Amino acid sequence: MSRIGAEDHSTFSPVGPKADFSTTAWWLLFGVAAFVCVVVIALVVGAMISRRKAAKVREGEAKGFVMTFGVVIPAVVLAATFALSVAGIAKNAKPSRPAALKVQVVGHQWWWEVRYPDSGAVTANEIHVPLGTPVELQLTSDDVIHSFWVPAIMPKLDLIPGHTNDTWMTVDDAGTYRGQCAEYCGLQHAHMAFTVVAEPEAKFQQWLGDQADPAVQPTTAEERKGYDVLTSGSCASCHTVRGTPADGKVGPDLTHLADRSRLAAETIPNDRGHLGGWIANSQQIKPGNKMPPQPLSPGDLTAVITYLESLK
Ligand code: HEC
Ligand SMILES: [Cu+2]
Repeated sequence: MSRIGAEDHSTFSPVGPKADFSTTAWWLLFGVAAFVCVVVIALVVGAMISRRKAAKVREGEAKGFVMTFGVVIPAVVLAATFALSVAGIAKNAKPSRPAALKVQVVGHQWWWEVRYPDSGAVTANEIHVPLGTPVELQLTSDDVIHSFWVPAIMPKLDLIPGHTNDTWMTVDDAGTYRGQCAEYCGLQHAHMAFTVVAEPEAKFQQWLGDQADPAVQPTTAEERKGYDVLTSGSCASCHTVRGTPADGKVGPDLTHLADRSRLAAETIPNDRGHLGGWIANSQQIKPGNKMPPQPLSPGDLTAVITYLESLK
């Protein structure tokens, strides 16, 4: 998968109805503000040029001018833009048709747990959705307040511990769109990104089916060794690999790790080198994150990498 371009992380390239509204509202507010700014500057310049004439203006005239341009017109402009915002919020409160799919997103310091409760699929930092279909989102947090923001798709919404925020998204153009935590949540807040992958229904269903399956069995001796390291070592106390005894709940579900394109909330690519570096000492890559360095022997480390790379 290619790296994501700026247009896939921008409010100015909307790919869904919610971001469409944000973009339209932004341009409208910008236009109104720019127009007002130009008018005010023109008045100031005008006043400077005809300074002497202004001194002769009678008191009543000045009052009328101030009332019109200082009170009435600003009130009308502000009321109109406020009404537009409220209308947009109301229009986007619900999708145009009922959502066909439910996705639960749980914020963690500093990664995103993604669950598809109807199929049992669980993944991290990568949300796949079918194209053009409203998706129900249930957002909550496991620790502090985070904020879910995908500029090209939808505005921000907080993930709050002990509370679920219901919302929805529809993506109309196929592609990969970057999202980011938008509420400061601690040391690695900046490395708490994710992607939304919008794909045609058939491709999505295939992906969802694959993610819902338990992990593949190790086939080679090296994979079996890696399986043993993962299930009997410390990894299992923090990570789940469905279909194995590893059922830790602290870190991301690793059942289909090899399907993800990046690791650690979009911080590093998912390849052999980065994977090894991450497991040996993730603190060097993402200082302060909740996975301590793992002092494995070189043989155990390569075996666990090989096993994780087989988890398609
Ligand atoms: C104390 C808990 C803990 C232990 C023990 C632990 N991890 Fe982690 N692991 C985490 C957390 C938390 C993250 C998420 C870090 C982040 O992105 O901020 C993580 C992330 C990962 C990731 C990246 C997953 C992704 O999708 O981005 C891999 C791979 C991984 N761990 C493998 C391992 C292996 C292999 C072991 C054992 C050798 C291990 N971990 C031991 C907590 C742990
Ligand atoms: Cu954050």
